[in-house]
Amino acid sequence: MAFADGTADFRSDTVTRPTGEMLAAMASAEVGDDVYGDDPTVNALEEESAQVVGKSAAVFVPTGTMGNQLSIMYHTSPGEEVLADEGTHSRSVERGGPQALSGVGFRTTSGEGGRITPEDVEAAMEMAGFYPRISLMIWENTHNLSGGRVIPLDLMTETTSVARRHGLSIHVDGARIFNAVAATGVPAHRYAETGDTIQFCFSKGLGAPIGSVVCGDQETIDEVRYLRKRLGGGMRQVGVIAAAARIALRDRDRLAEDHVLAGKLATRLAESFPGSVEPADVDTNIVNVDITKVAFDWPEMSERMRRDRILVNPPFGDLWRLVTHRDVDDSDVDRLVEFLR
Ligand code: TLP
Repeated sequence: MAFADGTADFRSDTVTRPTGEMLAAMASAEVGDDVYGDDPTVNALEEESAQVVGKSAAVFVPTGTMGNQLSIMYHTSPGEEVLADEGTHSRSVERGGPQALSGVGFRTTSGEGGRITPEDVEAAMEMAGFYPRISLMIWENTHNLSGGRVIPLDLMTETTSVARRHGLSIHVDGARIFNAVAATGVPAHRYAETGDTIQFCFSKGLGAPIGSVVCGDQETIDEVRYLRKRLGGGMRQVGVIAAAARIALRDRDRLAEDHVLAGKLATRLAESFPGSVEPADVDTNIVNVDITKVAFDWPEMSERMRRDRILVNPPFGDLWRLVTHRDVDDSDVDRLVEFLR
């Protein structure tokens, strides 16, 4: 449902507001100082998160960015490189975190939908001994920039086994891993098996106001927890936010509704503006639109949309990203499409 003031917000699935149930759980959460390990609500959330992805331990962090950056810090040493898709969030959107915090560079791939193949890994490793050492490979599933595409489990398994043979560690940026689960029915732990660490976010489609978690084996997570304090991520009575995250995790199956809505949006746009969207490529809750097929003058349209209480992000080159989530519905999709028409 749209927000109470009637605004339909398609900018991201991060814009959702906490539900009444979340707010009630936050108000009554049992808390303690989490740096001492004393917060029972955080401890429960970490245990539940680790269990869902089949890892032995987890550590709660404020953002997906911190989860990714801590994982990169943990897996690499300065001067090394990370193998990842060129559009991967931790490389492109996290403000130079890998370079600044870990002193690492990137060796990039450019497969469709963020896919990395065994051949990509072999090609990257060919110059081992001459080029900087590659110590880490990052998966992003679902892959944000390509339009929320799911990376198939078989490919992840195959490529990961080649990467491991070359001695690489693997991190999964699973900010939206439960969207992949909802789209394919593959259990989260199968995707997580392809990584030594996985981070996922409670604050995207799952709808919590804040929070992510990094999961891995106990020794890894102990060290990530140590590094979290270094970055200022050691938080205190944060059971108040973990309480909302626990509800978000429990209700993760609802993500399928966002996918149905994104499918509807894609179909309507494809009908109204031929060639603007390929509905078959919409795997989850992100719809990438080719703005040239919708043909509008962006600054003017943006202003008129805002007046009509429709919020969207500006296009990125020719690409315009629309995202569905718990706080938009069928009537908001109708309103957006009618507005564009
Ligand atoms: N993505 C945000 C923006 O930063 C682009 C969004 O609106 O989609 N990994 C992936 C795959 C992400 O999409 C994001 C956020 C993050 C990590 C970082 O999470 P936060 O915002 O919690 O730091």
